[in-house]
Amino acid sequence: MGPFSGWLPGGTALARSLSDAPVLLGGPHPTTLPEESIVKPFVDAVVRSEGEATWLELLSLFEQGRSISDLPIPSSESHIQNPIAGITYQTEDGTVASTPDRPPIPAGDLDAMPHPAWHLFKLERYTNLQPTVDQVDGLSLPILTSRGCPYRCTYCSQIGPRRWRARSADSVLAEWRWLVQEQGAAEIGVLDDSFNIDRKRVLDICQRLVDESLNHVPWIMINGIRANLADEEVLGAMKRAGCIRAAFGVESGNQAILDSVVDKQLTLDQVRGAFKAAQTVGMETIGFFIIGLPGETEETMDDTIRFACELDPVVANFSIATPFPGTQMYEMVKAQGDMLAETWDNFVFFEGKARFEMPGLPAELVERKWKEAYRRFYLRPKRVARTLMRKETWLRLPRTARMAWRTVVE
Ligand code: B12
Repeated sequence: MGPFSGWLPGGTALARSLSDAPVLLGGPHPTTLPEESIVKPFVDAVVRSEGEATWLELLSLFEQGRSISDLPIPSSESHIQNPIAGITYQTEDGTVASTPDRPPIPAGDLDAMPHPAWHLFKLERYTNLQPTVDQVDGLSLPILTSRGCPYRCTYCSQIGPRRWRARSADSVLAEWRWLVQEQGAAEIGVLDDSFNIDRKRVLDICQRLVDESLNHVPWIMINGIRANLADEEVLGAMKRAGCIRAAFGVESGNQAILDSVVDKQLTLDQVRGAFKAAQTVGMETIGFFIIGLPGETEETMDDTIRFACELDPVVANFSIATPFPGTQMYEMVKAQGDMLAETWDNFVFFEGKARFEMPGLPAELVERKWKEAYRRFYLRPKRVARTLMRKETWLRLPRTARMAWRTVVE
């Protein structure tokens, strides 16, 4: 069992026990670690990178009454070519084989993709994208208007090409209209890695949301948008189109760390400019920050905490640096430090534990600064006063108290 397969045996054994259907995995983790994700005997195949076209081919294989293990073992010498690109699977004799990568879906073909089959989901369970700050009654649904990102941040796990591929404004509007008018969305979350790469496209989408009166349904950016490409005009257009909150990946308050460790291609002044522009147009903000990046010291982590307080977003999210396999940061840590996260389980959300140590960066320091970041950001008198005045604070008190207890005290 590979070191990053912690949650897989239990989950896949359960899937296998529920029916005779093939067990297939996909997504960022299996794409990065395909062979380790073939947990024998539970997992039949991993679909690497984008799943749509591969999935269709697999379904047609099953419809012919064939199974994955019937597929010929791909070999450069063999004249029989495996017809299904982009999979890693168990062959009949139990060995693990991989077919060649499948090329990414061309940008021009993204528009032809059908809308997600939301009718197959128990949609009533999908409410409130950001429950600690909003009180949304009704359905929250996501939309993906573009794929990928042209930037190369070292912590980012990308399963596609380092290229940005966008849907047209027409296609985005068609799905948005359908989400609001036919699916009854009360809130929409934009999932894009980088929504605002093409300024004209953003302005176009926003104008059309206004023109079609779709702007009464609030939407938020779940992932960060690029601060260097967010000015008053763009944020103002988003606000008029119904966007209530924009997230920004700030990562660090120390320019040297941002440049040499994260390769963020962003200056602290650009970040300040974006937050100021957001404030001017009345858009709420989320700031994503990372504590314990390779090469950090207590001082650089203090810079990040101070910068978060200076920017003062509605939500500040501090993550402990996590070097996911396949990222440049993973290679940095492997070369210069010790990985502490032994199983994939140790990478989970908000766990509060350092994932690695480096000379000068002990786990104890990172864990202490991470707690301190939350304490210093959320317990500022100005912040406490503002929080107390929000209605949602009182509605959500039991949940918030539980979270605070876990973060600050435990
Ligand atoms: C939305 C989101 C969240 C939301 C999740 C909300 C929800 N309930 O869905 C929130 C904010 C909670 C979140 C949290 C976290 N996230 Co997140 N998140 C995303 C984000 C922005 C979008 C995911 C998405 O829906 N994409 C759209 C779909 C269409 O793409 P997709 O999932 O990749 O699926 C395609 C293929 O992968 C494949 N596929 C996927 N599944 C399957 C299954 C099968 C059977 C098949 C055949 C194919 C297949 O086909 C799909 C179509 O092509 C991605 C980045 C991104 N743009 O993908 C990060 C991302 C998934 N998150 C990431 C991370 C690191 C986290 C956190 C650990 C952050 C943190 N430090 O706390 C937590 C973990 C939470 C948890 N407990 O699991 C990483 C994962 C890295 C990795 N190697 O696993 C990503 C990739 C960001 C990044 N670039 O680094 N996240």
